[in-house]
Amino acid sequence: MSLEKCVECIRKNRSFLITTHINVEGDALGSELAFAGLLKAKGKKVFILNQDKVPQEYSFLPGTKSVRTELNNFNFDVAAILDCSDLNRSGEIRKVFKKDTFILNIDHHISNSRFAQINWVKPHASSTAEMVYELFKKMRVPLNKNDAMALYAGILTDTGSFRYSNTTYKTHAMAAELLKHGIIPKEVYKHIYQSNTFEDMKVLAGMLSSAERDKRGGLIWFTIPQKVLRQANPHFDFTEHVLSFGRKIKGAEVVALFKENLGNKYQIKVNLRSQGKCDVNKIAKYFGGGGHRSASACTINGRLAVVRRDVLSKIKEVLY
Ligand SMILES: [Mn+2]
Repeated sequence: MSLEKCVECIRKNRSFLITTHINVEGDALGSELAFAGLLKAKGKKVFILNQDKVPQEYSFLPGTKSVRTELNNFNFDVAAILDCSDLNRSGEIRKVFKKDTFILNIDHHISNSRFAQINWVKPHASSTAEMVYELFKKMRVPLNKNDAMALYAGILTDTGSFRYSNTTYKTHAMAAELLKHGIIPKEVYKHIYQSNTFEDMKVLAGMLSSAERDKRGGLIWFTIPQKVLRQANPHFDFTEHVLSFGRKIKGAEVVALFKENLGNKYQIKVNLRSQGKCDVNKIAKYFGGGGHRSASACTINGRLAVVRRDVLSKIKEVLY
């Protein structure tokens, strides 16, 4: 139903502003770039505007040079927001919108707040890239290599390289078709996951050594205080690395990462990952955040040790 509305919205309008969530990553960026490709193929005017710059590991993606962080007098009919569960998650970009701005919301987060005039939300999709791919099919727009590369980066990152539970036959069928367009998995993987600097890896090693676990072994957590964060390269997203390290541990059901905010020590960002048993979206929601069943986050005001104690006890309550 909403897919049809989405198609209709594209057909009826001429110019589109495309944006996504803050801390832009593979699915956000890949979806934006591929969606822009689809719109251009349909003769539309397109402008990609994000709060954050393109992270270095994604700069190999064709079209990233056209991604802007400032709106240069671009008038648009529709603001398309991709992979973004809430308008607040678009960061500074939401200030560009007026009361009458027509918004198209394309997303796969179960916690999506349906903030737009058209909400195409598919919690079962592995990634927003998978949804954009569906749009290509629906609108019979042929994929070119650049679109395929962007979509591949999107599904690769959001499925944890095809290993999370959101990976289905559909994901692989889509990947198979993308490879027909000349995508070389090894090359994409190397750009995204094997291009870290030695210095970043040293700081990461320090973060990993903060690992702790509960007596039953199902819960693993990491703590990153301000002083460690200050040594870290602000352009390097270590969060995923830390969380996936935790998930490698036998018996780990839930992995949590507690991080003091650089600007405010008493604001704690909590990232949660689950292997499936425990719905971490529920836990994040309880503390005012959200996300997916197996990946979620929230920000809690308070002292690090207190916030950590509260969240850990909530997790244990749900997990055991
Ligand atoms: Mn996503």
